[in-house]
Amino acid sequence: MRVQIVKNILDANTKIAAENRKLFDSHNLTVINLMSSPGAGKTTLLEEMGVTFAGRLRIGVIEGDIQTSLDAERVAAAGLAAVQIETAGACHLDANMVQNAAATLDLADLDLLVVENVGNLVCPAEFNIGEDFKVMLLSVTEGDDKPLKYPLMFKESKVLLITKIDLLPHLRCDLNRMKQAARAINPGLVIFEVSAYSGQGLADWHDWLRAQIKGTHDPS
Ligand SMILES: Nc1nc2c(ncn2[C@@H]2O[C@H](COP(=O)(O)OP(=O)(O)OP(=O)(O)O)[C@@H](O)[C@H]2O)c(=O)[nH]1
Ligand SMILES: [Mg+2]
Repeated sequence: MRVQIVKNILDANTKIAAENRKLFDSHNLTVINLMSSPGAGKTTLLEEMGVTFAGRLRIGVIEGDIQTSLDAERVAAAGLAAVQIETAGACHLDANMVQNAAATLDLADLDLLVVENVGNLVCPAEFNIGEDFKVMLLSVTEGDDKPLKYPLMFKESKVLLITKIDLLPHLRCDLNRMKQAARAINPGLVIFEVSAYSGQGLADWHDWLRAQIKGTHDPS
């Protein structure tokens, strides 16, 4: 019985995700599902993208948190169009929540929509929200064994951003072991090593991202 209920939830989600996909395509909009454990640096990364792409890419953000609108306030302060979803306990965003939030944004006025999922290394990877691709963050403070212990998100993601590399001198984190474990799960994973604090690696990530944007008013 439980299996049947779970299957029905996922079927309903798949249907709404397809509707979202159609809506995003109608605006030629590139959509990213951004996922990680709590505190890996998702919102900080978005703040940096706001600075780098100011005047070049029109970026909208849907923020998912269990409680508060703190992250939406942060990215709005960084110049991005933002809307907050408070899930009131749910550990992930689903396609229905994203559909409702997207309806409050002027999608015709955006080149890129980033959905910052609820901080959680497990549940968000199970739900398609109509995105073009999933991007995950893993900070070096979390440990190099995490791909092996929480494989689904690594399997589902197109990109892995290894964050907070400025902290490496203080940690016993083996970057090669982390990357090998991630690639054993997903050989095609695109990996960037970044620090929002020092700025290291951000240009490579931004250049790669810029090349994925389907439609833009930016001639550069
Ligand atoms: N040392 C270091 N700290 C960072 C870096 N990026 C973010 N942080 C810090 O990590 C903490 C969490 O960052 P957030 O950007 O809020 O993380 P988040 O993934 O959005 O968190 P949730 O939305 O709560 O899941 C903050 O104190 C940031 O200043 C980095 O590159 N280096
Ligand atoms: Mg955040």
